[in-house]
Amino acid sequence: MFKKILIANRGEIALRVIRTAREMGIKTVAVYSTADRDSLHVKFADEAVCIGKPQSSDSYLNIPHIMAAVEITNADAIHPGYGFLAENAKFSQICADHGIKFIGPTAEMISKMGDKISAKETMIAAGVPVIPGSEGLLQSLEEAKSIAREMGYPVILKATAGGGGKGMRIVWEESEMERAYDTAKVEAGAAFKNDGIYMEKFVEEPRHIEIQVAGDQYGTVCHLSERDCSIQRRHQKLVEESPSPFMTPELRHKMGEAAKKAAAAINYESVGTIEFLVDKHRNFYFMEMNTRIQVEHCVTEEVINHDLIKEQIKIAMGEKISGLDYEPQGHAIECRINAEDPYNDFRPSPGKITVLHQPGGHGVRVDSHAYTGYVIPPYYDSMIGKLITVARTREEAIDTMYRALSEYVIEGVKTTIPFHLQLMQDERFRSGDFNTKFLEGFKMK
Ligand code: MV4
Repeated sequence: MFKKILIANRGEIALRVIRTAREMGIKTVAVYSTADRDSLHVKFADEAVCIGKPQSSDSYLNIPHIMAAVEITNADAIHPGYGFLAENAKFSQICADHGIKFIGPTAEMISKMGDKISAKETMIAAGVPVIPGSEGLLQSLEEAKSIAREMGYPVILKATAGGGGKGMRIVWEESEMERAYDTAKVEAGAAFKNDGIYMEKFVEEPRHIEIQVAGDQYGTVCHLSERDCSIQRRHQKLVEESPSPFMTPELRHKMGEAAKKAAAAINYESVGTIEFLVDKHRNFYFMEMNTRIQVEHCVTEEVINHDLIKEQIKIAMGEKISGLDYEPQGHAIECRINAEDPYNDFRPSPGKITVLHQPGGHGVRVDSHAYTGYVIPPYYDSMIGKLITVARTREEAIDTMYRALSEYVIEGVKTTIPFHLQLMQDERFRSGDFNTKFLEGFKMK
């Protein structure tokens, strides 16, 4: 049993972890940068330690500073949240070496999934469908051309150290290959200090559907059904929902079994997510595994009626999971409320929230660290909170979302609320007919 958890994060996810820890009778330690002195996670935790200057590298990414905070507060576990150090294998290893439980997977599990070619090889060996492409790293431009010719264009070049869309290049025909190959390699080397790239057949207009999984320390894995995250802009998710409007019982069963095979292949411990691309024929392919709790975990919580942070902490404490899979009950949607201007290319809009009124009522959940007078710092991501609605049907969840968005008042900064209001009224969105390209053709009125 943990006595005290240090949360190596900020914002809404730090608050989210503090809330569950309190319900479990576990003490919490917040860490904060000087830019976050007046943050809610600092106020709501049992203790708080300043770990440095605003820049993430001086605070939320600074492992020695965080380990010093662990030592002076006598915490016995660290929750990394998402982003920052959540998928840092070195950090997980350092925690283990110091006898501090990292509430997440081991360093080995993070590394195996962090390198995309290694992840893909593991999935092929486990019998999980992957997108056809090069076997491992591309060795030369000639090899790239010859594989693409055999497979047929279009193809996509990806960085093995990448993920989340960084450093990808789509190649439509052979004449573009040389440029794409060179820029992909240079970009990968600059961004990840690893210029290894690989190739896949480009799947056109896919849906992004991910399966939530959980695995315990004894080798039991289960799946907690899917989330549809196809509503994205420049690889930033804006809306997530469960179940997916594209899902069928057979597809859920097949994807759920594949996701469990994927997690079991690395003896996965903790909660995690298997991301799949799904084409229009409902063929699905493993894309990446996220070895962390994700921003959008709340929609799953609402349709399976479980606290995923509680499950994650219990797994880290060595509890067994039942091994039963979950079917979604009802429908949940999440809108990310960011301090961004949707009328201005979603430009960040940090600053002071001068007026705040958050919605409530039946079927409405707000996960946010914002309050009247809160100043959104410019140093971190621009998410102010998440608005989640749950209802018996998708249509009702959308109607509740529209109503809740209409109640939401945030003054002082621009937000994504007008975007979400328009989306909830969009006929194509309401009919469930969308894929990852949907927002490319979306214009604010
Ligand atoms: C793809 C793809 C099409 N074909 N791979 C984007 C994020 C990264 N995880 C991989 N991504 C993609 N990989 C093949 N072979 C299309 C995307 C993609 C995408 C995927 C999920 C959600 C939104 C996306 C937006 C553009 C491209």
